[in-house]
Amino acid sequence: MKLDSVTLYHLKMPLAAPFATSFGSISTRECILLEAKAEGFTGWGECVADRAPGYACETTGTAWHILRDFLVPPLLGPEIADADDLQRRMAHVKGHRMAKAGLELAFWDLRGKMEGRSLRDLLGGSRDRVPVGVSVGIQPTTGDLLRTVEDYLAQGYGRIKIKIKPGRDVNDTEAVRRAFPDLPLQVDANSAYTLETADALLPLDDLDLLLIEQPLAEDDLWDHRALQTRFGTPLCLDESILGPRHARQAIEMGACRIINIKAGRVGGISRGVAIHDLCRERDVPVWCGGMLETGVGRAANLALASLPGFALPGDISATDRYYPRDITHERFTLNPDSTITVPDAPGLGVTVDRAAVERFTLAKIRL
Ligand code: NPQ
Ligand code: MG
Repeated sequence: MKLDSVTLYHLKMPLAAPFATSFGSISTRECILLEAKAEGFTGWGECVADRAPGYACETTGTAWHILRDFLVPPLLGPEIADADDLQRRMAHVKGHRMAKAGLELAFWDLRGKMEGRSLRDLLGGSRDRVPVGVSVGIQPTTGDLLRTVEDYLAQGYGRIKIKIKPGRDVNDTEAVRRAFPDLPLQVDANSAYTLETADALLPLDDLDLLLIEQPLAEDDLWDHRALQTRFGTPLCLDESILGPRHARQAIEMGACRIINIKAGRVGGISRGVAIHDLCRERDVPVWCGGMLETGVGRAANLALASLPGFALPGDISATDRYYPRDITHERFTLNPDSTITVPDAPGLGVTVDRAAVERFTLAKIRL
């Protein structure tokens, strides 16, 4: 296909509730929405970089700059054969994976609409509903945490992830485990520990957790290997896995036993599929992470998570967990069996609510 134009929208959307992690708390989510036009079709993508570089080094500001000044201009005009071809044409930019992933997503939506096929179908997904869980931010008190978890369980979520940080780790996790002995439970530290301070987490090993996510820094693959030898519970890497090569090396050195796949973090859905394939060959379970996506990115996560190697529930929650008002007309709801149904209309299978986009737009540029 040949791209005719790409429009960027810098959005700022109110969250249903503040979301706190070891790196900070937010009550509004920023992102970049991409609208790509080709041969009379319109495709949408989402770049998951946030306002601040707390989770990763990219921000809405860096992504805007890289998309506008480096990624988009050379892609307007030439024939783009497929996602791999698109990646090769973006390889002149080092890093900036979230920016690239946003563009790749718009490409997939266009391709699906042109061929009349859903993204799930294009990727080879094998399920029409995917198991999901909810990621619970750090709450003001342990009591608040217990009430919040109970509320999500009442809504039907069958797996809970709680965010932890130094001082709010073992006690919080023990309290949840005591209140809900059989609950599939996991924790995520978002890099808040070092190899030295992570010994504070050793009691977690007795709490029957599904996994412990990203205790150490993004660039600490080797120290994660050392830490994994101290735990019976599988470590899962999120921030550290920036592409298929990191995934292979982490598995080979024993830095983790499970991998969280986020298309944005690894530079695009095609890279996420490549990690999925590599992990499947080696019997390493993967699951789909979440970045508080809008309906656009959420639809993409559901399609990705429908691949057969996604063995654990994804951080893909219902729309109302995140946004009182979303930018898609479709709102995703939780099925009674803690699954969400994968869209089956062409492309991402969602339609964008232009009035909502307008309401949340801080800046817009047509390229
Ligand atoms: C994770 N997501 O698995 C991320 C962390 C996260 C659902 O836990 C703005 C920017 C908000 C980045 C919220 C979940 C974010 C963010 C959470 C990253 O580590
Ligand atoms: Mg994480």
